[in-house]
Amino acid sequence: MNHLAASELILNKDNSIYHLNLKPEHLAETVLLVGDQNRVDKITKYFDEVEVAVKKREFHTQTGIYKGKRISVVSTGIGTDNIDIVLNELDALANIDFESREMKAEQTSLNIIRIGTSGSIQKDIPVDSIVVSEMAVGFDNLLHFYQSDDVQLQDFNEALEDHLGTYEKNSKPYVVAANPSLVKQFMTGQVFAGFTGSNAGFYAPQGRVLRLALRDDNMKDKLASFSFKGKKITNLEMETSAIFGLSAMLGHKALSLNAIIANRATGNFTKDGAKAVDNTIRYALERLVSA
Ligand code: R1P
Repeated sequence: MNHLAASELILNKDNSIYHLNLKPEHLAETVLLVGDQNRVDKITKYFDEVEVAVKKREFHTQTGIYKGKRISVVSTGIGTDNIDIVLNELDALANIDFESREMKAEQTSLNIIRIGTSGSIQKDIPVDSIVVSEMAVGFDNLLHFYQSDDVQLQDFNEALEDHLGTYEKNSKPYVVAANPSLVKQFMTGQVFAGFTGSNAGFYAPQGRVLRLALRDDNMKDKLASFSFKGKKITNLEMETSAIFGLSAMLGHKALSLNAIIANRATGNFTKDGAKAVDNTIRYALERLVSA
């Protein structure tokens, strides 16, 4: 078996994993990911108990029990570059033996669910609604560093490249899917089914102009008008593509829920972002224990 060198699987002095600062026993098999580290408490305040609380940089973890289910809540910070760190380290905690530095004989499949915020690009998905992503498209390039062809939906990739044209100069979009059983568990009449675009930035990469001009003024409209096999891109944020792609490659089940706090088609922004996020948290927790 492959023995991982100290420079590759980096452990801290207490044998915790490098960035997350967690030890294997700290991690539950169900993991909720949030961008904002202050959102961790907003979830665990609903828990019956919290057994672990660890912080390092933007990575803040709490593990506890919600209605009998052990759950870890981990903040990722912003962006798919951070998701690369978080997903690889969560997987290492579950599936690599830190003593032998080898893959464990038996692999554990985690349930990984993002609870984020996002902007809708479709008029009919209003602020304060919840989008549950069935699919995601990454404009961030992360998956192209991995042998990831098998988890990409190649027909969607090609249809998107044809539709977007100039995007090819910035990045090569990759389309990936959520875990179907989690989609089924979390999809109800209270939420919108989503095809989420994850971008490599917040401003130009999502078609926002403050003082700098975009290379392609029509980018946001082009994303909104894409339609293939009955699927339209619903919303933009910065993490879901990498969560779906890396989870699928590593054998974990992933899903993403987003509180829609902006509507980029109408120009609306939520009047109460905290409430929109809390509604999404409460919805996610209720669905998690519904199975
Ligand atoms: C940008 O403001 C951040 O908010 C969204 C984006 O994906 C990005 O991370 O999600 P979170 O609220 O989960 O961080």
